[in-house]
Amino acid sequence: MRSLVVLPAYNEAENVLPLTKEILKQDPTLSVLVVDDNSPDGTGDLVEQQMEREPRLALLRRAGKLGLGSAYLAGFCHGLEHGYDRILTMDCDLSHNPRYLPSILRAMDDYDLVIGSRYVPGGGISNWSFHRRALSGFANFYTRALLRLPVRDCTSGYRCYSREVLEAVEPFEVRASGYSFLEELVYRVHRCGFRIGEVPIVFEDRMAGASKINQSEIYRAAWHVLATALRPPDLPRRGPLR
Ligand SMILES: Nc1nc2c(ncn2[C@@H]2O[C@H](COP(=O)(O)OP(=O)(O)O)[C@@H](O)[C@H]2O)c(=O)[nH]1
Ligand SMILES: [Mg+2]
Repeated sequence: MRSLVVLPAYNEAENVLPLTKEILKQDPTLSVLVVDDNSPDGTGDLVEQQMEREPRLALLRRAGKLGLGSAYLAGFCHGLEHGYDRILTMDCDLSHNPRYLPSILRAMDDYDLVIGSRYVPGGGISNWSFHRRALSGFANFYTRALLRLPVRDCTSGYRCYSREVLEAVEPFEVRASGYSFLEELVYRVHRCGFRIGEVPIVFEDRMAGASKINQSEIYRAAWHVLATALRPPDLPRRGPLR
């Protein structure tokens, strides 16, 4: 079993190498792909230098800031083309602690998609402001209710997909290109009848760099979830909805 961790990164120079090092320490079957959108702070250059010393590290450089959803897609493509069995995604800001990777990988024995979840017993958020907590709580409530998803944390970007899931759910058909890409994708996985599991994580707010989420992204995400509920994707189902 070979697994690829995809790290979308935009201006994460302070975080990218410490995070990569911690990830690779967790398991010898893990590799990392950084998808950098030509970050002005030199994130891509740091990765390129480190690649000379670390064969399990790769970089995909894109011309400019093309959005989080499309960064995930580029990572999925790379992972599938290079024959990985599992593709994971994590934020590149040290919010997603790599110490949860072993339990996430273990849970893949029973599930097709495993989510590192803040909203199951044992999970949580360590140092977010009231505003961010409220936003995340509401986004999850809204998404679960509108899309009728049996998932506690629909917006977590800490995930592990089996190769089979990514091949079946046609992620390139996802209409959202920004943050709501995650909600739309988990919805497609559920609609296809795959098993979705959640492993508790404690989310830690970034210490360095800045969040890229902004007001217009939030409105766009809310609109996309509503549009998805009104026009569900037509997908091949593997079995009854669980
Ligand atoms: N490649 C790429 N990465 C992005 C883009 N937007 C956000 N990211 C990365 O996506 C991850 C999550 O973004 P972040 O700003 O931390 O969002 P937050 O955790 O919701 O505040 C981080 O690793 C960002 O660097 C983008 O347009 N392109
Ligand atoms: Mg973040």
